[in-house]
Amino acid sequence: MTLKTILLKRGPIKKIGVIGMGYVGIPAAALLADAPQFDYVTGFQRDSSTSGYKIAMLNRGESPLKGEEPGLEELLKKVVAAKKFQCTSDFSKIAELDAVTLSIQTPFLNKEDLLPDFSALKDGIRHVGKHLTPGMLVVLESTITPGTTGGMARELLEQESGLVAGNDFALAHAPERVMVGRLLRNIREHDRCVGGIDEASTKRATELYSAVLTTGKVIPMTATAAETTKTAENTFRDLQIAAANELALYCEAMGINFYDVRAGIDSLKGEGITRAILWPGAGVGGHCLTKDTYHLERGVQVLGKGTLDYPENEPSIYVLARRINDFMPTHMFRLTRDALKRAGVSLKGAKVAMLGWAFLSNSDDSRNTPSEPYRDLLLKDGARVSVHDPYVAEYPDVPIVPFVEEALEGADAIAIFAGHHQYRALDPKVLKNLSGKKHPVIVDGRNMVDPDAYIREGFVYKGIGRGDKNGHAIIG
Ligand code: SAJ
Repeated sequence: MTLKTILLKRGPIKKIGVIGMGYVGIPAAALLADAPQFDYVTGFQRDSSTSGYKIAMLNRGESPLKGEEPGLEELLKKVVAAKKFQCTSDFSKIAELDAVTLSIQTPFLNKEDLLPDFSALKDGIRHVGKHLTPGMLVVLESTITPGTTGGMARELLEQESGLVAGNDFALAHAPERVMVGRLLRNIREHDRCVGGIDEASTKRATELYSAVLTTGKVIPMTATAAETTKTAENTFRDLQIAAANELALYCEAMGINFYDVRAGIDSLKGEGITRAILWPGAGVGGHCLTKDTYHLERGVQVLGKGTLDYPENEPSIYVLARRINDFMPTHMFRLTRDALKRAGVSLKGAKVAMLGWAFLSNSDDSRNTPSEPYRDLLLKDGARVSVHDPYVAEYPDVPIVPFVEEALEGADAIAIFAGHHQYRALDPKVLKNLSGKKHPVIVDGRNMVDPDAYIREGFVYKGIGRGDKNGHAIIG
């Protein structure tokens, strides 16, 4: 019997499982549960010491995600009250389901050797394999190396279940495209690439995602094309950011204002011309842009099997872009050091107030935050560092102060690392008083402040891309 026939006999998808209750899995589960055509959704979460607490919270209809997530808490309360969603660590419940999605982190073990760490993902896949039944649909939502769905995932599922993908069960990749702060909207409104290992799998996965899409539409393709689309779209974004960062460094060296240049370049519009210049800054963090380039690089290495035609001895521009973006926290460190020197203060013993620990503005997400390497460089040179972030309450081995005044008190330098809206309202007079220094330093890594307002107050100002200001005369 073909998979198509098995799926027809099984009927429409009614009972769904979502493995991985994080930034991707939680909003996805809530939206699927809220879709009238589905009976219920079960969220699966390991009852571990670090994340087991989420199970009880979710079953109370509470979101464990701390940042601002419009509509998520209300939706969770609604689907829990309607008994359409529950969370459990009992993976045996997978056996009763029609479809299971996996949204599990896929970090990199070693970027040099392009070795991804699929250990958590494999655990999740094994759980599914153990309880897989004929006609079930399995979808990988995590960002993965091209070739993983039809390779490692398929093999593991077949090993564990004794069933055959494409014959007995459907298998697809439908990469997530969410950003913290707008999780629900992104799932509903972004088009969804859906790549099955075969047509029947693509069709079955389309049935699942069509139910939650509002303005977004399904874009069917092969599993490998979907894997490459996802890794490439993040790689391209990272490349665009690196291009902006490099131009900003050039503008600093040439003594001009990057933002004038950007406005100039951006003015070339019309006739299908777009010059999408992104924003330079203190660095690129998060769980996505910092690793997806390496998934793509590994994909071409494994699937390309040496057939890639590329200029001799030239590095991948994607990996070079990663290195430029990884350099920005070091640049912030050098700007801080040089500005303190202008103020006659050595780094050793100086107090530096860091504003922003999260990698993204107005969020609590501090995965791979560029703030960390900057802080490490300061500590290595004997500076004292005080970190403030209105959204991030705690971070391993990094004390975070709840009130900004505490960080600013007696600071020789202030470095803005995240574009949280609270920091846009900072008043240079207040900061000057709190620091109590004659020439405190301000280093703007997110174009948040007006340089002249600070320079007038006697600050030593430095800003990413502000070559027009970074050498200003010190007032007072
Ligand atoms: N950043 C800049 N300059 C910019 C844009 C961003 O320095 O112009 C920095 C941010 O400060 C941050 C990092 O880059 O540290 C990443 O920011 P982001 O806005 O890309 O946020 P992510 O990583 O959460 O979201 C990306 C998005 N990918 C694309 O737009 C192609 C999102 O759509 C994906 O869903 C997400 O990765 C993911 O989960 O893959």
